[in-house]
Amino acid sequence: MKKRCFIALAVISSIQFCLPAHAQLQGDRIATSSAHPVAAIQDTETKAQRDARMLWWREARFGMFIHWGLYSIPAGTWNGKQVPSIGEWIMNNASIPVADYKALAPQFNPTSFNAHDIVALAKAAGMRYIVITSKHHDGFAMFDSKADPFNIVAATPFHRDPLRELADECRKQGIKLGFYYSQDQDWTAPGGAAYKTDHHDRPNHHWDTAQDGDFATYLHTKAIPQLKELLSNYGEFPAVIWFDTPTDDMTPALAGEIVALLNQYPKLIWNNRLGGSYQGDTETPEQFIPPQGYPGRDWESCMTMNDTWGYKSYDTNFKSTQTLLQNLIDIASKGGNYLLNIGPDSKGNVPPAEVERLKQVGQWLSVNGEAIYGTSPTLFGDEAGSFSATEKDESGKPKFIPAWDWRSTTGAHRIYIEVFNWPAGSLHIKKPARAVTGAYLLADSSHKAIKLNETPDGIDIALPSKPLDPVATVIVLKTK
Ligand code: JFZ
Repeated sequence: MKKRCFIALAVISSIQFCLPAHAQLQGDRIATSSAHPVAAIQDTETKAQRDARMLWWREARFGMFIHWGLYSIPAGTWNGKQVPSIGEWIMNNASIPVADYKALAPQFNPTSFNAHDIVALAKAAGMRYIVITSKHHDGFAMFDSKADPFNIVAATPFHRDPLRELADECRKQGIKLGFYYSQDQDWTAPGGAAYKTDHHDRPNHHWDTAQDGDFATYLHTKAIPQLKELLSNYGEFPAVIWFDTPTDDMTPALAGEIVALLNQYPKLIWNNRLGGSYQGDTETPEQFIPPQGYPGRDWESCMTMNDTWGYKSYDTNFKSTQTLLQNLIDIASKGGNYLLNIGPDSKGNVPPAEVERLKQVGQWLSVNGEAIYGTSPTLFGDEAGSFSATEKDESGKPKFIPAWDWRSTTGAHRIYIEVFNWPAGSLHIKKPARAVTGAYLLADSSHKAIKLNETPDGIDIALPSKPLDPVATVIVLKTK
């Protein structure tokens, strides 16, 4: 059995290896379907179908991640001690007994939560979609669930369904809504997996006998019924299901049961964290930007603004607006999306430092969004940096040393150059792959022409002495 799998995998990977970049690219994944007990939509659809399904997501470029749940009450502190690491993992990191953690539910009454304001904030930030934790690893459902009583409507004095309120607002305000769902880890349901990161990365190391149980039973009695609720109770949403942290418990056969359900929603986009060898639609680099993207795959870098996803009262290590904006532009130039997190507190308020930064990013996008939304990756490439000849990264490969002078994105008849490090006099670029017919600065509403001088190896773009934006000024090259 093992040997057969190995051979099958070897054949699949050699087939993939031999495919032209393009076939790998747009996921002509028929080669992988034989390994799946249930073929997923990605296994069977054509490239044209995939392109149509992914269209809104590819154009969107910028989304809001929301990590919100019971963990916002302890907010990083348990029994008077600050618990290190990410806030939504506090139950695991402090080995909190199931009964003690469940006792948080009657205290959860986030009366300041306002779906209109959160969706309006996402829009003001220039975000085109939201992905919110419908159930994180703690097992608490942030929605009205008949399948399991440990949820925000049945177990808290709040009695409201924030997912429904967000779905209504997203519909009204015209952005997409997706649901994060922890399908594998569930620390309060018997049989749910637990990943103890402080014990040699051992999976399924439980700390309370109340967690004992059978994983398949958990999946059949809680996770799959809740996924059905999420998929059928919110109208046109979810547009995305964001799975997370699969363990070996999620066998191909069990994952296949989930896939059979997902297949009933042909517009749905889901990520690569289901498990059971399913690749899903999107790569999900977490807290980093891949140096060269993932050629041939759709991808989305998810990142925090400080050092936690779920709210921690004392984490004030916020990235600057400059860093967030440079990340967005860097990601767009490599063909990816940026899923940037907010962590509302236990009353439902978004931390002011997060609101402030999102509005600043949105201000830039309101002027320069043309250079981001719906664009293609750079036609250059070297500007992002280079691999070191001497330094190695953790995996022993040459270390990527990013450069932060400028990035580039591509439109139908435009090449955009987002300049971070404003040069004196002019910017020199290599000859682009297209004929350039003129140039202007995107933030200059008059589109006054700027001078271009051809040189033997490229173009000198004459620039005013000062940038039009302190972080990124966009040069537009008009092209054939
Ligand atoms: C996961 C979650 O555990 C985390 O709470 C958050 O939701 C984030 C977006 O996704 O983060 C991970 C996933 C995998 C590892 C660590 C954190 N890992 O493999 O070490």
